[in-house]
Amino acid sequence: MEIKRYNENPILTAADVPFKVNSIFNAGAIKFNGQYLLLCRIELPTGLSSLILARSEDGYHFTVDEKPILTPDIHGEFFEYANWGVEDARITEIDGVYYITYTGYSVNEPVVLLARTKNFKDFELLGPISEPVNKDAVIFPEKIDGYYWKIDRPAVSALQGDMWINRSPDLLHWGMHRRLIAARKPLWDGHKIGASTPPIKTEKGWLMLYHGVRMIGTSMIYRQGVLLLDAEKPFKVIGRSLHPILSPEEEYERMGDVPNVIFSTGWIPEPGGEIKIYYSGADSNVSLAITSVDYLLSQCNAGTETRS
Ligand code: BMA
Repeated sequence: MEIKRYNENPILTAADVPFKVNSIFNAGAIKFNGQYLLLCRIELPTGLSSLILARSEDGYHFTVDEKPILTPDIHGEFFEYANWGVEDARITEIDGVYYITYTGYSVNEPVVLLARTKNFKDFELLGPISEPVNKDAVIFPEKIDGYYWKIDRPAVSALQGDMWINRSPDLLHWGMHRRLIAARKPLWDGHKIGASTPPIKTEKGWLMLYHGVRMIGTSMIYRQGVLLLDAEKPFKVIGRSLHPILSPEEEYERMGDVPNVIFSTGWIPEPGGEIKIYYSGADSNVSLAITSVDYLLSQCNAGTETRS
């Protein structure tokens, strides 16, 4: 199996939300109690974003909740880091607890916020786990070498957007920051990159998706790539895709609020090696592509060369 778009894409649009929104997109994904859950970003008519759950029995047909579950105004002492909206959730399960990394947007620019839940009803908001400017954070699903690990994307300067990896004894205090991979100028992922999906464990190492951005004139094209990291030392890169595995081609990926964007924040591995990739086209919908772990591993065919 290579990679295939679901023929009924997009699976969610603004019309599926039971109240007025500008758009629904960038969904974290997890299986919980046998159900497929998507924690989607909705952009409200004000222009600010919140996070809402959509639920499905089969992974293809989703029903969006009546109201958002993570909004800026529930952030209490952390409100000043979220009052321009909360965006782009990624979900990782560790020992029956679901950790959600998401972007808090404010006058402070983006920071990574952390929340946790056991039931997707009650959320404990743990606040910022980065300084600004940082986003695109994913947490590994188990401890490695006695630590929790996270990948994120500090914006070192306006000209540089690379993926970094760091570790923590408790998921709150993070250190040992190292650059994991750099944007690969002049390729498709040459302008900036960021983690897309939380890593999953395979027999070859940690497998994850990342997004790569290329500037063309004044516009940007977002594509998806794959990365394979060492099982014991996740800061060591084993392979990276030379070509993107998903590029904007369909109308629902090319046309929308931000044209020419494929942006994934969640995937669900199935028994037997299939994997469902939830992604958004043009910042305007939730769509689905189906592939296999084997295919993604086969794409980690390039070395780790970075900018010259
Ligand atoms: C990124 C984030 C995402 C968005 C993407 C494409 O920087 O802001 O939320 O989907 O750009 O516009």
